[in-house]
Amino acid sequence: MNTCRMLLALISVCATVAIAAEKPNIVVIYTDDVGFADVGCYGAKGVATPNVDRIAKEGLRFTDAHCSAATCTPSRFALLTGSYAFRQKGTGVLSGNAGMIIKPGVPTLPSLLKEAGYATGVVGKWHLGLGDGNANWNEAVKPGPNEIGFDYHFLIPATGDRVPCVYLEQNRVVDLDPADPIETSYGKPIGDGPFGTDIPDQLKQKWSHGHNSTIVNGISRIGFMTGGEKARWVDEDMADVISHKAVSFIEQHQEKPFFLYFSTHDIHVPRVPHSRFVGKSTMGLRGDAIVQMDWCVGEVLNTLDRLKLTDNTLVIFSSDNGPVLDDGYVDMANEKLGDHDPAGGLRGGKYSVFEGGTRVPFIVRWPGHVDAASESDALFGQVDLAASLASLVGVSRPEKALPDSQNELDTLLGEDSVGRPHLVHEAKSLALRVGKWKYIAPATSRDKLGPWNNVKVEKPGALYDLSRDRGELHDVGGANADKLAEMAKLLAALQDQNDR
Ligand code: NG6
Ligand code: CA
Repeated sequence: MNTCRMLLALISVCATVAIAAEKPNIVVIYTDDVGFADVGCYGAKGVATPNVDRIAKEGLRFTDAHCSAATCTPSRFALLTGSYAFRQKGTGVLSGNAGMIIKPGVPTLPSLLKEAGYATGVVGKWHLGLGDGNANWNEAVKPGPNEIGFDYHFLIPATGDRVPCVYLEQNRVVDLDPADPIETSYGKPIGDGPFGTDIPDQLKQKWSHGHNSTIVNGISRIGFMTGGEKARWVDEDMADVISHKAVSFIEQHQEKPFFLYFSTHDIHVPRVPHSRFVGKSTMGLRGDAIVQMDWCVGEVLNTLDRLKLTDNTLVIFSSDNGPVLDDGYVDMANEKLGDHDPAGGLRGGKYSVFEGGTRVPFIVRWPGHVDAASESDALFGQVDLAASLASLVGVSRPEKALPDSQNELDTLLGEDSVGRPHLVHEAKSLALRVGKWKYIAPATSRDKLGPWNNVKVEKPGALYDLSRDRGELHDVGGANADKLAEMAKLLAALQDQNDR
């Protein structure tokens, strides 16, 4: 090799090393139904969350960051695909036997990170459908996470309150006995019962609405399921099981950059924490589930410390929708709430088009790159994570990929304090944020935290000035008709075309 060639080879090695140094591990801890003020660093009362608070102490806490929707499936769809869910039919809350709604081959957050050389894994709640819509749980269930960019998955297939109540690892039901095959139904009852409707008073946790079909682990669920007795999960052990899998994934991939999407079951219903967490808050089971969720976060943080990966790992903590109290089981969430305010003064919560539906805790830690104990009131949407993280790791996105995802890396790292120019919120209807303004399209939406009120927003919609009225109590659309019309027009335009 002549000198010039050697020099070129050396430069190329150095360049590779430099790029690799820009590729931190990425861990997204995605909690379920955790409201804006359900954790200590956002003002929780009656429950301590030292591990979540540690992320804030060592990182950047957002006060105006949003999931894309007020329920799980559309928020997760937007997070992974960088597309608002309203663009695709069938992206509402899915049943446990729905087919996968992210089309294999579509570029996604995990597929782009994989392209950049990351080991990619998802552990925990999925709820984006699995298989072709006719899943046979006794065989390999495909397509699934592997077809959209995840190398590894260990899943709660839908939700804790929906059948099938089994874990799925690399397409297969864990601990399935072939002699006891699984069947599920979301229509006609299958199995001999008794069902939740038959023995409501003999259940471990009684249902309040829905959730009255097949009984698993003493708790009746949404949907019917037969078989798979040995494979059925034990709710009390779920946090331990999935945290262990998340920790193992980190351990196994510590040598190369990894992306872990760790999606907790907590604090979704049924709230049945392990006995070591029961009574550890003043709020009953909902608060105890928050303590358990915080423990899961601690397992991840402690593993990063132990493996000396903390400095080279970008950790993001957030939630898939706003808070809910009675979501279908009698767990005394309302009765034991005390002075804890799950949405922290925001109006509405889960299922609601008001701010409480989508404004959620969002914290970013990356030592040396994100200032410790910092705060941002920039408008940020989880839909932007895909483009922002793709940009961080230096992978270019294909032409039409991630249609609504904007590169907000500067905002994510605390360098831009303004954030997105506008952001759509999805509940049953849509709303739009532009700076301090919030426009809500005419429709009926849920208000309160369960039990709910229905609020009808009449034509031409409602307008709130969040700088004066954070709780969305005073519709100022009448006095600001031009602003309202402008925002209605922008929302209609965004519905028609991609947001980039
Ligand atoms: C609702 C369920 C609720 C919860 C929700 C999905 C009833 C009466 N209610 O239909 O309990 O499962 O769906 O929650 O069945 S989410 O966080 O996954 O979006
Ligand atoms: Ca949820």
